[in-house]
Amino acid sequence: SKSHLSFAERAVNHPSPLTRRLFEIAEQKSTNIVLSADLTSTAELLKIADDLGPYIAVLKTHIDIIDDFSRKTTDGLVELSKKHNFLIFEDRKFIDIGNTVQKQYRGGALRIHEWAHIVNAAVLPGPGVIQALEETIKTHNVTDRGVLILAEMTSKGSLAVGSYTEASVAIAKQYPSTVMGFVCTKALSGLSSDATDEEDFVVFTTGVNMASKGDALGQQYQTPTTAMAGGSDFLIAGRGIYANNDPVKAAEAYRKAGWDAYQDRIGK
Ligand code: 5IU
Repeated sequence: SKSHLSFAERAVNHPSPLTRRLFEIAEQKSTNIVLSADLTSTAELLKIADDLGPYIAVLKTHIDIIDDFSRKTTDGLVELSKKHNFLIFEDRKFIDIGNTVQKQYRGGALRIHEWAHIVNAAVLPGPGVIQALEETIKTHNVTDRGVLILAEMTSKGSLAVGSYTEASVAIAKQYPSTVMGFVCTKALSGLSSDATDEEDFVVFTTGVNMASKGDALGQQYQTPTTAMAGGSDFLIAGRGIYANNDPVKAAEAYRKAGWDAYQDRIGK
């Protein structure tokens, strides 16, 4: 694993242009926070993205929960991603045969590939799901698109463990130009021991909250500090930030906690 290196050092020879850009954004803005903006109206989503944009490296969306979705929703997100220099990550969790996934990624009402820099997928269907996304990315000749593999989940009783998680890592290695890394709770084994020089997957950890241990529907939280100690690179936080009485203050607190832990880890 390269987690002892700084994002700037990891960016230098990284094979993925999008991962390089992610690392550069993190360094420029001193943040490794991914805001999970699970708001349900266009106005609320765009307001939180504008207010919190300066504190985050990535904005994570669930675009299918927006009740008044239109092109204005995604045009607004793209504009704010440029204004505040963050990437957009649609948490779509693709999980179907490749042919269907291509249609879901390219078209429909949501046209996800047009506006989301990052999407994620589960490898339950096998490697075809990643192949399908890679094909779409290549045929559209988009150099700023990437995929995260959902290798673990934070919810109680998750079945994404053990050999399933190991298979996620093995499939990631087959698609190094498309797969940026993983959504998981900690650094994954199977990477550090036999990692080659060009292999440097990014770890996104969800289920991060500074005040709560979980929710009534099985969510389980860790803090920014424990997540970073476990080998995370980017911290995904939702309600801990946007549902706070003062979301700007909360975003700054999460940013500082995440960045302090990152600096500790790289020995700065
Ligand atoms: N999310 C998880 N756990 C996971 C995965 C994704 O919570 O294992 I993969 C999503 C769900 C939600 C966000 O959009 O991350 C967490 O939001 P809260 O911080 O509000 O719990």
